[in-house]
Order: sequence, then C-alpha cells, then structure tokens
Amino acid sequence: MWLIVSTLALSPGVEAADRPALLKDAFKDYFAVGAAVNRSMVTGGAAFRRSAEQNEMDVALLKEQFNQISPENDLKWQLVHPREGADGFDFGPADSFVNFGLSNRMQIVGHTLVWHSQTPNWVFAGTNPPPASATNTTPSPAVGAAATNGPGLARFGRGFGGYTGPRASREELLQRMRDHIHTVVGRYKGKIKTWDVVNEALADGTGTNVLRNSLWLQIVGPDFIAKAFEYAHEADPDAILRYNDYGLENPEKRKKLIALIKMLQARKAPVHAIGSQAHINVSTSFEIMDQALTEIATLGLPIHITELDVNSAQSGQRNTGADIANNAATAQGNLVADADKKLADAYGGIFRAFVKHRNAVKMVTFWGVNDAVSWRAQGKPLLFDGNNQPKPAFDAVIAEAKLSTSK
Ligand code: 9MR
Repeated sequence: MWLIVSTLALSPGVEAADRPALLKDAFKDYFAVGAAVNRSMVTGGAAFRRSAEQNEMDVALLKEQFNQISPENDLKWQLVHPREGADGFDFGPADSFVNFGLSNRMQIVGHTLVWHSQTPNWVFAGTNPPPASATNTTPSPAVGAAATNGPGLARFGRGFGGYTGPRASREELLQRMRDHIHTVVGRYKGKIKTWDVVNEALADGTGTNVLRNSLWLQIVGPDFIAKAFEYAHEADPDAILRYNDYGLENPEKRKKLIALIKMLQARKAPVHAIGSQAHINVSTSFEIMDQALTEIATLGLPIHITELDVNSAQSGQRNTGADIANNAATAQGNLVADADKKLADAYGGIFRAFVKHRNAVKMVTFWGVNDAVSWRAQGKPLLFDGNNQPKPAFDAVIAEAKLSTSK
C-alpha cells in the first residue's frame, strides 16, 4: 500500500534509495506540483465515486505528494455566487478550500472568475431583447456530471449556458463582473495568490475568429477580457493573474493565444502568467510539448500547466481542435493498447519538456489526485490509480527529475 510504504520512509532505518519519491520534492527546484481538489477533500466525508474512507486516503495522498491546490468547481461563479445581490454568495465550500490550503501550507490557486460556462443566467439577464440568432434553449450542464454539449449548443459551444432571454447592457454586465471579482478576490486577498481570471475565451478550430462566441463577447465586446484583468488587479494588486485555456498544444489554437495575449499586453492589461490546461492524450510527445512551450514562452510570461491529465481511452484520442467540454463523454470504452506504457512514455516526454523549460514553467497542476476522482475517470489519465497506487507513469515522471539533477 503506497501510504504505508511512505510512512515507512519516515523511519530512520530505511535507506534513502528505498524511499518512495514525492512529486513535490522531486521538482522543488523547478516548479510547484499541485492537484485539483473536489469539495469532499477539503470538507471530509464521502464524495462523488468515493466513500468517506477512500476520500480520507485521497486527502492523505494529496498532502503527501502535492504542494499546491486548485478548486475543481467551488470557486466557479455558479457555485460561489449563484444569486444576484449582496446575499447571493455561498462562500462555505470555498472558505473550506482556502483554509485547507493554508493549514497545509500549500500554494492556493483560484479557478475561475470569468468563464462562458458554469455562470448563472441572472448574470446575463436584463431588459434588452436578445438577437434573433440566440435560439439555444439547452440548459447548462449539471455541476459534477460529465460535461456534455447538447445538440442546441453545438453551434456555440456552451457559451450560451442555456440563457436566451432579454439581456443586460454592456454597462450592467461590466458592473456585475466588477462586483463579483472585487468580492471574491477581495475576500481571499493575500491567501489565494494566483487567479485564473479569464478561462477559455479562445475559439476552437481553424476558423479566423480569435475569440469564442460567448455571451460575454456578445454583450460586452472583446474588451471583457482586459476589463476582468483590470478588476482583479484592483482587488488584489499582489495576485498573479492568469489567462487560462486548453488545446494550446495545437498550433492553430496557440496562434490565437499569442494574438490575444499580445493584444492584452499592448493595452497594458495586468496579465501575469499563461495557464495552459494540458488536457492531453497519450500521443502528446516531448516534441509537441517542447514546441508549445517554446512558442508560448516568447510572450515573456511565466507558464503554469494548470489542469494536466493524459487521456488513455481509445475514443478520447480527440482532435485537439475540439471543444474540451465534449471530452468527458469521449473518455469512455477501452483503453489504448499498452495503455500503462503509453501513458508512462507520454508523461515522461512532457515532464522532460517542463524541466527543459523550467525558466518559464513555474507550476504544474494535475486535474485530480487519482484516476477515480478524475472528470474523465475512464480514460485513467493520472499518475495514481483508484487505490492511490503509483502507476508506471509516476516512475516515468520522477525519473525526469532525477535525470535533470544528474546532468
Ligand atoms: O473537472 C470539472 C468537472 O467536475 C465539472 O463538471 C466541469 C464543468 O464544466 O468542469 C471540470 O473542470 C473544467 C475546468 O473547470 C476548466 N477546464 C476544463 C475542465 C474539464 O472540463
């Protein structure tokens, strides 16, 4: 049992070479190594797919291996600010998350302030008639459930979140955004030191649109992104503010990222780091990640790998140009042949790239602690299995830290 082995590691008689490695120690000279946590991990008790005992083991693994945490859902607008008005906030779970990080001396990341998804309808509602093109009536996906893209959403991704009614004006929406950001960032000032300010604003695919067609874009216009960064900077001038997106291993999407960030930099928007989610699959090689990091690093900002997982399900070997929201559903069915080995090779390669780019890569966060709690559990995308046993991919990752120190 992994946790028993690691308790042994603390006994004086055990030789250093026999001690199991810890991710946070192995990479301590390069970057923080974190994990996304679900609500039960910070409040205790049973969780989605986990008994209370399993959850306790997950928490033990988290404390042992990781020195940074991100909340998988509890700081998203829909959860922290479900209703309009000063009484519209539900801070309980987010407070537990932050307190957990503080008591365990972990770096705490806030995810996420402005997103097209998991944002309640009231945010966009007002008295202006919607344009005739706003025909979608599919509701937002339930939190905790696999994210799916209903047929009515296919045209716009989940950008419309189901809301097709009369809309707020630009000024009203900006005011709501500012209030939200000031209240949430202000509450955790000095505690949450890094924020995903805007999440997934880039368009997918090879089209010429840089930005996703969301209600934020339609109602406010493209400067909703710069405004969000300005408000967050006002609320906590010391916080590291990230722009976060997925699919940046894909050259087409990366071009859009670079265009967007240059535009924000030209406007002197306070963007301090690039968050690259890295929801990738087993064919992502050292070369692909090296190229991505080389190009992103030209922006001159630190790079944080924010939601790392490597899907091993056959049907999940998605086209990296697709909307990530579709991907939980495709992480189904059989794993690729030699899945453990392919996963280990992929993880080895991408960590070699992270270490190579250590001057830029300052944080690596896995999107979950083990396969059982992953949003795409069937793709077995993480370093620990559902019993918290390290997989061959764990050894491959640790080997990259050792290789780099022996050079
Ligand atoms: O892992 C999260 C899952 O529990 C939620 O149901 C889902 C809802 O959209 O969001 C997942 O996390 C997403 C993250 O917030 C942003 N990038 C993509 C992640 C996976 O969908």
